[in-house]
Amino acid sequence: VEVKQLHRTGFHFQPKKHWINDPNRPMYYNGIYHLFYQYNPKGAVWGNIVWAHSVSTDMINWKPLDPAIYPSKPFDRYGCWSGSATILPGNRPIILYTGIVDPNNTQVQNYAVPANYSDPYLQKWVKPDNNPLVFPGVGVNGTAFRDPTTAWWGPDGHWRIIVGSRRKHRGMAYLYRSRDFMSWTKAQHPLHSAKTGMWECPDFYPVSMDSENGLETSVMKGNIKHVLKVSLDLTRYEYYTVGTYFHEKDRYVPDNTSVDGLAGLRYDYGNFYASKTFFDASKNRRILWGWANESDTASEDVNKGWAGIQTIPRKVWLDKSGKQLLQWPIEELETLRGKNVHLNNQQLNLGDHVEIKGIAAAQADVEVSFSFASLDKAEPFDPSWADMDAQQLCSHMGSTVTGGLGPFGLLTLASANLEEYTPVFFRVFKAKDKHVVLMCSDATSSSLKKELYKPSFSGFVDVDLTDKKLSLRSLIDHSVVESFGPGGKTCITSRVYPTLAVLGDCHLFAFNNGTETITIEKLNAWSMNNPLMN
Ligand code: DQQ
Repeated sequence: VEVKQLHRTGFHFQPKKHWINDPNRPMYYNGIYHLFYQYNPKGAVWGNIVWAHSVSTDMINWKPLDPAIYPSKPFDRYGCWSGSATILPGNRPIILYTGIVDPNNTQVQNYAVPANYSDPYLQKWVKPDNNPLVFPGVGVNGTAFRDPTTAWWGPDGHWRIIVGSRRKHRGMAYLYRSRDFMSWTKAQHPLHSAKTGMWECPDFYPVSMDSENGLETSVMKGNIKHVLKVSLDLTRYEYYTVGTYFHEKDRYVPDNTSVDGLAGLRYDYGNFYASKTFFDASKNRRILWGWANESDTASEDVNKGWAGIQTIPRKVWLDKSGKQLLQWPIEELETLRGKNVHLNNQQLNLGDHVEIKGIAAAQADVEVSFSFASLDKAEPFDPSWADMDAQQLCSHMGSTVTGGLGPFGLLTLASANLEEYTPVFFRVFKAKDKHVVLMCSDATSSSLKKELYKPSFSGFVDVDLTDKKLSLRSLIDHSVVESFGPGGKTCITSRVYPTLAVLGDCHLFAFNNGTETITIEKLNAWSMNNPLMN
């Protein structure tokens, strides 16, 4: 039976059908972007995992190829799990991935190389017989040992990778070294570890302290810091720290402004997991890809015939403060912008909601900057809230709870009479000697359907309010809203499944439920065209 597709995305990365999860080390090679990803060729649930493969020249339009890596050898018979690509000297890509060798999910690290380097699409990959390269070894938990990173090369002539793992309740980034990329030795000390539970899909890379440009993964000198990201199986969020890599000792130490663990910074405060970055040499930038899983029920995934999307690739770089990363959708996305509407100097008083008419509100890109005359009406930040995380705060003080300075923002994927809407908004509080800005993307009111996962995703925004402005960009695409707070400081992706606010019945509003009047200084919204999508 053909299911009417109300929630399939228009411009996000999706294969034609079936289940997808982690992006597997995207790379740029001879003018082509490659995206590999975890894929079930047989259905819309996780299982039978292979590395599916698509190619692109702009990371927006995609052409599908046959799976690059799939179970075929004793060292990956039960699955080809996540991993990374490295471009070796002489412009030779190599993939490291986790092979599952038995029904108990015992994990080893394997490699694969292109069968033919002159094929521009690198369609066929071979897995030589000297695999696996890395066994769990003594003292390593063999069922929690996976997701090798891109390798980096040290001045001592050794390659290094980290592999995600767990020792009891400690997340581990085991470090391995190799001279020839084939024989790997475990370092005595992990690169880093923390009491957080299993670390999946670690990522480790340098960032520049004085430029938005990205750096090749092996760069160790200059005015740089390093970023370590881990995916926490426990919470299903991704945390990162900014710190220093002491490469002679192979130790990574997070800065004292960077909290290690569950209270730390996240790439995204919503449906975003198992991400990977890569250095895009063609534009000197570092690009972040993340998987946005479904919030729908598994039986609906099967009905729809697909599950999982990749978020729009984001450029990432270090904020001037050195304390956090900034993220922004790649500029190529703007080539899909179609019909445009704009608003200037529109006031939003308490209780106002103003419709943004004239675009396809179910598939849009919206950029808005809000301003306010004063911070005086910011509600006091109750000291007891300090123990609450942002998400709890947002679920207590949703978009309809009247405030002082905020809540204000956008009502995305809204039905005409607001039976359904996904609000993306700010609320400003006054704490002892600073202002606290909360950004929320609240799925609670997103759908009349009950059995969905509808969390009040939320994060704090570390932003200077002296100019009394807050800006927001939201990418709206049927069942996903990807939002970027001021300059990409706080990002939240929500997966939502409206029943009324679908296709042509979908609306977009700006709103204010705070007593302080808010001005939309400038709003630009575009209908988004469909790229070639697999
Ligand atoms: N997904 C892969 C694993 C990884 C997990 C399996 C993260 O390699 O740890 O599909 O989503």
